[in-house]
Amino acid sequence: MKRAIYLVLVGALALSSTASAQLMGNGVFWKSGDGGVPMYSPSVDGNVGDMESSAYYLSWAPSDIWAWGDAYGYSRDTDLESRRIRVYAIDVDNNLYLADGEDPDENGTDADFTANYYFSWDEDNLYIAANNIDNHLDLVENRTDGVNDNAFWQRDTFWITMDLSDGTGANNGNNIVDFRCMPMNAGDAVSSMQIAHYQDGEATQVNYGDDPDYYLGAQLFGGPSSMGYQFEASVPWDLVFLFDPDNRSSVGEGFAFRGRFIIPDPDGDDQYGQTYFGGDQGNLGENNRWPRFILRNNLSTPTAVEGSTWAAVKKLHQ
Ligand SMILES: [Ca+2]
Ligand SMILES: [Ca+2]
Ligand SMILES: [Ca+2]
Ligand SMILES: [Ca+2]
Repeated sequence: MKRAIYLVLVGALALSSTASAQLMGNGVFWKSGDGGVPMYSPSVDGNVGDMESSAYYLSWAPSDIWAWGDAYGYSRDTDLESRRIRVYAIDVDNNLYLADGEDPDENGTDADFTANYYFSWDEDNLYIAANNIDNHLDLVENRTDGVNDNAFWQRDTFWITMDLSDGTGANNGNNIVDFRCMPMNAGDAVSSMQIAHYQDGEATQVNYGDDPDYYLGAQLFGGPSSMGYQFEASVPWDLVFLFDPDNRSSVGEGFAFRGRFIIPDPDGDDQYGQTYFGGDQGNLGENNRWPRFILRNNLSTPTAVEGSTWAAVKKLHQ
């Protein structure tokens, strides 16, 4: 009898852990739903549990990239053999770097880097959280030649490039916004948050510590975790739309934007190890191909990749 109860409990746990995922035709869980970002106001305090349970979940890891590459085919630049692992699985691109001192058996595996990102929104803010697996925390850049607050590629950084025009505008206009943050509290380093707004191809980048008022109340809490690092941030829509104020009023149910991600993971070296989601090194500027996110009043039902806009993206690149 005890054994029967135990099995029932295990079954319930397994169901709950995959409730937000849908099985793809190839047997791989597509964990990233349909891009529907739910309206939810978390407590922005560095404890990501509320975001994990209530926000949109975007996850990828090297094992996903291999699985997607096997299922959909690798892009023409794929190099499966080099020291610097480069697997172009159409819209995901792993360049996880084998750092000196890093266990070679871990490099390019899910222990090297697994992304677990969470997104929600309300009328004031876009909320972003992370609970990532990483085998080496990188918070300080190489300072042999002095401090370089702009050297985000030498640190563990979240980087989203947003296209507020939903793929209809220029790739270097005032619809394009880079937001970066590190797994730390906002005041811990000048570069804890970085934002760049574009206009006619020119970027205006501001580090948080150089001008906190510029951030209009943005919050960031984060630090190391047992498996890697985590953070929780609020990004005011007023900041996001700073160079595109006429469209600020678009924020609401149904507002769609594009977003692609480049996540540096140097693992103690100066090299630019990273993983991409929504673009690869060859198509970063093609904002009409970036993943689409849509603000929703409620958490949407996850959709298998074959039924999403991703399927069209994948066809384009094969
Ligand atoms: Ca929280
Ligand atoms: Ca690595
Ligand atoms: Ca790593
Ligand atoms: Ca790292």
